[in-house]
Amino acid sequence: MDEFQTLVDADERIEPRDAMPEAYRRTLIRQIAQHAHSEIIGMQPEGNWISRAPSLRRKAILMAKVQDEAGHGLYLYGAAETLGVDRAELLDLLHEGKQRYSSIFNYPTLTWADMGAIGWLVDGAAIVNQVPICRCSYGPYARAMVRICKEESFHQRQGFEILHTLSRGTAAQHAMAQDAVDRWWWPSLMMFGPPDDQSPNSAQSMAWRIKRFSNDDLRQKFVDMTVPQAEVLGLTLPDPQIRWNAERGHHDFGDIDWSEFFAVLNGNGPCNAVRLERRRRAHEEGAWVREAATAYADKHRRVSSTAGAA
Ligand code: BYC
Repeated sequence: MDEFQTLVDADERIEPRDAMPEAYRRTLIRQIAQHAHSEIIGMQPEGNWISRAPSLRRKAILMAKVQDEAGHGLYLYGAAETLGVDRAELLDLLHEGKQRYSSIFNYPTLTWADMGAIGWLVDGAAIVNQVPICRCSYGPYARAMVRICKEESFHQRQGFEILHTLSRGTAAQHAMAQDAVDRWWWPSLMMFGPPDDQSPNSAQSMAWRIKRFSNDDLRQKFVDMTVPQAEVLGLTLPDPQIRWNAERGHHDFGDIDWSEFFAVLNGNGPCNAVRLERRRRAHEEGAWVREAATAYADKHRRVSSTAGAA
């Protein structure tokens, strides 16, 4: 498949009907499915606050954001289906615990300020990770990512605005915002994946231009982007080792507790069981909707084929 690598090296887009190595196809299915699963599981921690949003305006914005995430899941499952897998099959793998979703969604949302911290930090990290995927070698994934990134950028700003308001509010509101940032900071850094020297998939995915930057490079970019924003917010990042390193032209930061990351990956995060259980239940309870939609589509097909025959 040297021909394939030559195409990739020339920045040509690979499209669904093009020849591709089986391992390239499998890697994309793994990553796109994990990404899609993250979007729909990611609806849960925020859905938790829709009924308790502090105003009608906040509620409407949060509902729109959670709906966007369902939409992102749809584009991504659609992109995965162009690789010859079925969406239902991917959902089964998620429900059986055989495919992953992002570690970040295994943490609880304890206060309203968590909606701000998720928007600012989690969506902020998502943007840093996903903007390069708009240039991914696989066409359908890259194109899905363009719209997703635009929407993520709106999500990030709404989170920033929630924290900005709380930070300038009462002492109790400021403390709530600080507490949320303290709890979401380290898990957000873990979203970028394990350190480069412990990332088994990175080298090949970078050679195939599925990934454009390494996990550590993107993590560094996120830290550099976030430090000045924290200053504007009047909030502190919970890492005393963060400081500008003029020689490197980047911020230094403290060590990440990778044992926590791997524990979450192995199913032992604070909310893994709850998230998966709720997802399975939503899937079972939604079975009648899928059946009705299939029956309706069948009816339409029958009607249009009869009309065509007449
Ligand atoms: N969480 O070799 P590595 C969102 C796994 S959605 C869980 O570096 P790779 C949002 C990895 O799968 C956020 N697992 O892997 C939604 C691999 O396991 P397997 C989702 C992780 O793929 C709603 C193993 O660790 N974004 O932002 O080269 C509301 C070794 O890792 C994680 C995406 O999915 C993790 N954090 O790189 C708000 C973006 N990290 O499969 C926000 C697309 C690693 O070998 N995905 N693992 O058993 C990617 O860019 C890449 O897949 C990753 C990992 C950078 C995440």
